[in-house]
Amino acid sequence: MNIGIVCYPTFGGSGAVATELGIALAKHGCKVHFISYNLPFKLNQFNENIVYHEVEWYEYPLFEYQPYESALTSKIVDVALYENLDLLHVHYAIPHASAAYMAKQILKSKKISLPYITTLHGTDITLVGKDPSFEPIIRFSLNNSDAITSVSKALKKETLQTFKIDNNIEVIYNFIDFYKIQRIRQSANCCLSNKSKNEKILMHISNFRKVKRIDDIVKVFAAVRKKIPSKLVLVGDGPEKPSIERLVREEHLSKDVVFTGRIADPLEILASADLYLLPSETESFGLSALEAMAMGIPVISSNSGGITEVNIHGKTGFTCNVGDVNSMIKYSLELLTNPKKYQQFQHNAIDQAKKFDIKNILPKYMNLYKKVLGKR
Ligand code: GMT
Repeated sequence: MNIGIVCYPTFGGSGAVATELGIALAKHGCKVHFISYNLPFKLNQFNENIVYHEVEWYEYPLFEYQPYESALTSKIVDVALYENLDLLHVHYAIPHASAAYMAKQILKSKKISLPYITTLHGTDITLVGKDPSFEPIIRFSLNNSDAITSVSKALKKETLQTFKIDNNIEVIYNFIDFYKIQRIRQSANCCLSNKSKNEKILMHISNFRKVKRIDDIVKVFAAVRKKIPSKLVLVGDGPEKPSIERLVREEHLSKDVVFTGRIADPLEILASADLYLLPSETESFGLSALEAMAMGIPVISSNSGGITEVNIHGKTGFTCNVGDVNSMIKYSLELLTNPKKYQQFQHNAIDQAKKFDIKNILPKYMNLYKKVLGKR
């Protein structure tokens, strides 16, 4: 199968999932063509079945904003024609689904068929997609997709509530390479050389956007640290970083908070955590929480969106209402001060994470591809 994958190359869940899927498909014998404006950050290995096609920019003084969607559409047409794509799989609806639709129409005029599948990841529906400036085009390009998938049941429900979608949406959960994560967990050293033996590490990984509510994490940490010797490791970077740095200073926590900056593959650092925090305003899935669970790290998260399909309250961690910092503090202390309970949660987290192993998820995408190609 010759598959085109369109995704964002930047740090973020949708690009990471799209790239890992492409790599898995390539190992499975498919030829995979990534189409993006930069090399996807996880695409850092050679595989003869993977080709990267860069969307070209045309600089012109008239363009205050680069017409990316047009450039992307042209690139899809070009790749489809010269690489004989069987199908196109776009990750994150905006503007990838509408570019795919347009490319499909152009190819149709040349008597070439290019079905496209749209995978919804989260903010393309829950935040950005709800904006009136995007709503009509999202609805149209979803209704014209040959198949739609969403990464959780909650995201499917929210998509159906927000847009009038006539198409079926198939839930295909995000995945991890469970055994690779286990191997990393066993061989990794602690990321903090100055950590004393009885100190606990709380951790969070993200692209530091408002939706992640990192200020809640700092508040939880400030309270936990009063009772238990601990450190907070914040991995990533993004628009909220300066304000979080200020908050950490104001709370006199600088000595115990580490900002690592952006790290393309944070799994080795993650292995050092005792507790993973994800208090997001909205989270369609929470891939980083799943990665933590695969390492046996319990998760304290919000209960918004699809996180509750990953992190099971009272079993693999705890889920709290958005902004309910007091409950997050209570549950963090409950786990960190009770070794027996903590160990039970560790086992539960690993068992739950195993269900999301790539071996269980890849066949779902392969079956969907076959179904879409069969309909042609
Ligand atoms: O929000 C992010 O961190 C990035 C965003 C994306 O689309 O790049 O992540 C979304 O997709 C991930 C992969 O499917 C999910 O694990 C995240 O939960 C989701 N983020 C939100 O819904 C806020």
